Amino acid sequence: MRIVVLTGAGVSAESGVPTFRDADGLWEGHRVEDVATPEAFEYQPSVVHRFYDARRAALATVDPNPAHHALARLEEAIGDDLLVVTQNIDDLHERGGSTRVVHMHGRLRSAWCRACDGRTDWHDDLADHPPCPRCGVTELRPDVVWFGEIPYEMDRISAALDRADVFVSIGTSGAVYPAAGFVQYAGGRGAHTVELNLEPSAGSALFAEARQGPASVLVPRWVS
Ligand code: BJW
Repeated sequence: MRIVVLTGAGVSAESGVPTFRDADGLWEGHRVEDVATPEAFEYQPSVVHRFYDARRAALATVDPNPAHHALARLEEAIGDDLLVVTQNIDDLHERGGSTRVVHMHGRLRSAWCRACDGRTDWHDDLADHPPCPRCGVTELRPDVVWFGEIPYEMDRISAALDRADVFVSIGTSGAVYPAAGFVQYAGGRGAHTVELNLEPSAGSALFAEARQGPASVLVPRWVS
């Protein structure tokens, strides 16, 4: 049985990583448009860098939770028949033991050079935002996908959704496309669709099955 799991911020919430759309509509005090667009980076690079620097530093203080570990156990059991597609830029799936992970919105610990298209591991030593170590031409930017940009590895994701028998969405609000459309895409091709979320998401009614509760409880229960 081939399974595609889509994860969002809710899967990392119990590790202590804040979700994006809190009750006040702000994301750690920022409007999303002020920090997650190419325009924001063009006009206020220092604000955007500070935002990602803080999140990168916070990543060192958190650990995977039982939901991440449960997905790693599922991979151990079914191997290549599982693909985890995460919208998260943290590395908690990998640290939890998963290896088949697509980061469709990029990775916090990677830097991208727009001039040479090179990638560089982003650790604390890049905190001063030096020019690209490969070409020296331009300032590195966070290797993440902002609004208006095309998410990574869409061909691989589409191919996996085409073949999926089961599509499971975990801890995502269903507010952001194209991820929010995966349920209809996979369901339309015959996959059984399941949502595991703290509360019904914007697209809950599109799933064949929806369960509400914390991911740390629901995911291990669903996997076993
Ligand atoms: C728990 C829990 C617990 C809490 N247990 N659950 C109009 C219509 C349709 C589309 C558009 C439109 N206007 C513009 C668009 C396109 C736009 C878009 O979707 N805009 C919307 C606002 C409508 N999308 C784009 O621009 C995308 N690109 C694109 O479409 O390109 C065209 C194209 C696509 C494909 C092929 C070819 C061309 C790019 C989107 C990039 C999003 N980037 C961000 C930032 C990434 C970097 C970073 O992290 O800083 O991605 S924004 C932010 O939202 C981040 C997240 O990955 C993403 C989704 O958030 P998520 O994960 O769902 O988090 P929350 O906080 O919203 O929800 C958490 C959920 O967890 C909640 O439901 C809680 O209840 C739950 N929860 N605790 C279980 N313990």
